[in-house]
Amino acid sequence: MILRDAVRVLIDNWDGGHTVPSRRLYPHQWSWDSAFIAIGNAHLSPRRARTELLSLFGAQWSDGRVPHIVFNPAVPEGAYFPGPEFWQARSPSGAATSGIVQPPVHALAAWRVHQAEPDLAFLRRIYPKLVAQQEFLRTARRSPEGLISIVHPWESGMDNSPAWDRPLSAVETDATGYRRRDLTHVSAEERPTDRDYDRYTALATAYRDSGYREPGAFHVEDPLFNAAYGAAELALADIAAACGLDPEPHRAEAAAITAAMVEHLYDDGIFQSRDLRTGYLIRSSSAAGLVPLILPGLPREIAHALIGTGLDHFGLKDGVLPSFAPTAPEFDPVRYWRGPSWINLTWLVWQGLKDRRSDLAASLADNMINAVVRSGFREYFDPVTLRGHGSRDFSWSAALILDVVAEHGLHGVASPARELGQQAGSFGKAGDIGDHVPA
Ligand code: 2M8
Repeated sequence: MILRDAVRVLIDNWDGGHTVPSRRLYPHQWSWDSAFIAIGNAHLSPRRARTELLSLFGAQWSDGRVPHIVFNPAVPEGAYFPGPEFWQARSPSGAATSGIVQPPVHALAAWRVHQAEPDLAFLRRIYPKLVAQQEFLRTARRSPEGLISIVHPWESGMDNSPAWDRPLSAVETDATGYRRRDLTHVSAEERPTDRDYDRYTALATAYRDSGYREPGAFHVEDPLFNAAYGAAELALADIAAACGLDPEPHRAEAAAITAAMVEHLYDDGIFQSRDLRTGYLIRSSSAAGLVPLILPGLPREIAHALIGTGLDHFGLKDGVLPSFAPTAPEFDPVRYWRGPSWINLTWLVWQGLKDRRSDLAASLADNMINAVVRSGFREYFDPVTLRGHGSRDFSWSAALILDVVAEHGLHGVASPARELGQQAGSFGKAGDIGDHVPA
């Protein structure tokens, strides 16, 4: 049943060349959503997964950046704020896009899609685009400490994290006449406040007005983003080797970013963000601080300490990873990114636990499945009650659950990826899953 529902969500949210995160709340293509969606679709239709990634990279800018939103011209401007009229940006392909980025989890996705169905032509096509994406971050966003910075909370993917409260408080706003659209679809207590939106809008306006070049009042190094960047280099090493190219520079870059993160962002059992405006760590209890577990080169004692923090403060053994530690005063179980559990964040930490603590990885997998069995493919979940919040029929929740089931099985029954694909294929309308419009 959950497999059938997951496939239905992915089919319903498919727009011919990409998958929308959610039909009403997010009606365009989002960058890191597409990567997670491709990881799930790799089990159903590797062809569709390849198209998802290639359509996103079709809107890559000439400086290598992959915009966080690619707008669908068929969707009215008023359906989402901020829309194309706000961003005023176009890719060389002519697509209207935003001008900021999101965590680079795409190389990881491309490699997994290739593993599901080897396709060297796809790998050779996407490899230079993935390299250019990293190159943009290395050139435009590298700090003197060798870390990658972000210039907007939206770039972190964990937009409303309490970790951003302090840096955001320095952002001056003169509330402009914009109209939020998110509150039409989701109740206000599950979304950021108007004050947060004023600041998001002010920051995005300033970055846009600098020609998408100059960091403004918000400029931070985030552990999730840097860990994704390092994991991307490791995936690029695999891709390069498969294409007959030299993987070593990618391995060296992954080692360098891991070392820089340990030196500058690690603090007492968790990785923290660092505010480049003040030079200080932003000490918080964000689950972003556990995501560096996806880096296999993390020193053993640090991985061990992160797991200890996960057990003591994030209930790692008993539930789905909360986005912010329930033991912290800012924790809110229902408000977007301030405490609820998200499947993508849990999936990332699950990846990092598989080779280190298979027992904890197994309980996280079971609990991700329990959450969607209890509440459906919601955008986020109360970590304690597993009640669903945010939008319904949310694509990455469906996609990543397919990946979890493919690897972990369902309710104790093994479900190898291949069988899942066949099973899921039989749920779809004939021809619908495999067919696509080439990018
Ligand atoms: C959320 O972010 C967008 C802005 O990018 C929004 O709230 O309108 C975040 O959860 C982000 O991580 C995600 O990629 C996006 C689409 O699912 O929604």
